[in-house]
Formats: sequence, structure tokens, C-alpha cells
Amino acid sequence: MLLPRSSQVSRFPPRVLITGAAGAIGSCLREGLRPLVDELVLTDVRPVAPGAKERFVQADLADRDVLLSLAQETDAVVHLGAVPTEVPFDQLVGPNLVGGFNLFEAARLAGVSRVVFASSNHATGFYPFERRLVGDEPPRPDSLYGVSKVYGEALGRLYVDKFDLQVVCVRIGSFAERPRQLRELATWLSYGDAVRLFAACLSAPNVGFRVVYGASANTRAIWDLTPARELGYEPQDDAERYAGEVGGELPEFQGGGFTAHDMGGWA
Ligand code: 15L
Repeated sequence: MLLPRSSQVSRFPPRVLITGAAGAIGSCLREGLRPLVDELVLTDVRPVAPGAKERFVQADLADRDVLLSLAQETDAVVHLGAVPTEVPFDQLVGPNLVGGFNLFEAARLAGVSRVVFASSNHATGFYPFERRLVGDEPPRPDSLYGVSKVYGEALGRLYVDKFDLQVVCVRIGSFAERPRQLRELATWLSYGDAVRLFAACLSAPNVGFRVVYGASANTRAIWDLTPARELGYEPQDDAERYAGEVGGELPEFQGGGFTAHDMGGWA
């Protein structure tokens, strides 16, 4: 069995692979992580113009050979590549299910020490809005997209238990420049806190398998950030400063609009 290059990561991994690098979170993390690494290896189906300390390889998550060669050149992976919202099942299968498997498999075969998996709060979106979650509650996905994130987390658990990979699943809240609606006063993850959180997930020693919620230090929080703080995450932003600027009503469930009966094509 191939063992990870190191079973403990006590410093920042020098070479980090970011999948889905062209997306909003990928673009933000590129800026924030670049000073901390020797090299960022970026991949996406869409083009990316690499900057200093970056290398880009355009690839589909369906391509196992490319993923393996990229993983072989890196020490840790931030796996953002996925369809990031609810779409018909057939459109999720490739990127989120097959792609997720291909990524974890590439990490295993390459001996990568750690995968930070971009999960989503929609893995637990059917919990009542006022229920405070810490991350160890049973999944209650609010959509097929949410199911695909539960699947990714389960893959991570399997690869930790079977192959000693280290995996942090980040159930990202509402990643945005600023909160745009009442729900997001609870679920907002600022750009700066996203960088702080993923940096902590990449560098905390000996994580084994973790599930953490990814949100800022919001006054109206619905998720307990203790598991993320245990990795060294120190959020600095609070959605409350935008409270006077947002409208809307609080949803019944945490996933908001994703819980609607006609979300996902079942109408
Ligand atoms: C997500 O996982 C989605 O990618 C994003 O579009 C938002 O819906 C976000 O969650 C959220 O819950 O606000």
C-alpha cells in the first residue's frame, strides 16, 4: 500500500493543487494562499491565466490520468471542482460524483498527504434554521447537490479509514463579498475568512478526518465553529455589520431555497 508522503502535516504544504480554480472561491484562495506556498498547481475545465508561483493545466475531472499526474506534483489538494448548485442529476454525476472519486483516487495513488474537500451547508440543509449544528449530526441534504456533497464527505471518510489520507470537509456557507439576504447574516463566509479557513485546514497537524462548517464569526450564527477553530481558524468578519442592508425573511430550513419542492426538477 502506498503511504502518504507524510502522515502529519505540521507546516504549510509547499505545493498545493486547487481544482475548480476558475471559480469564485478558487480565485479568492489563489490570491490568499499564494504567499504561503512554493507553488499552486491550478486546474479547471475553464481557462485560468496563471500568475506568479502558479501553473495551470486545463482538464476535466473525468480525466483520471491528468489528475494523477497533477497530484504527483503536489503535497496537498484543495478540491473545489464541482457543479456548485442544484441541477438535474445527469449534470451532477460527472463533476461531483465521478470527479470526486477520481480526485480522491489520484490523491491516494500519488501519496498526497491531505485533501481539503469543498463540501456545502446543503449537506445538512433540511435541519430547521434555528438548530445549531457542529458538524457531527447525520446528514439531511436539501437537494441532489447536497447529496453529492454528502457522497464526497463519505468518500473522504473512506480514504482516511482505509488509506490514511488526511481529509477536511468544509461545509461552506454563503461565500460572498457581503451578505445579500437575511439568511446570510447567519451563513456568510467572507473572502478573508475563506482564506483563513482553508489555510488552517491545509496546515493544521494530524487532522485525520474532520467536518467543519465554513462561516465567518457571525453574530447570528447557526453553526458552531469550534471544529474549525480547533484547526487554527480565527475568523475576523461578522455579517452583522451589513444587517441594515439586507432584506428577505428567515427560511424554515437552513438550506433556504434549496429545500423547495420544485428545486431540482421534481415539480
Ligand atoms: C452553496 O453550496 C452554493 O454553492 C452557493 O451557490 C450558495 O447556495 C451557498 O451554498 C449558500 O447556501 O448560500
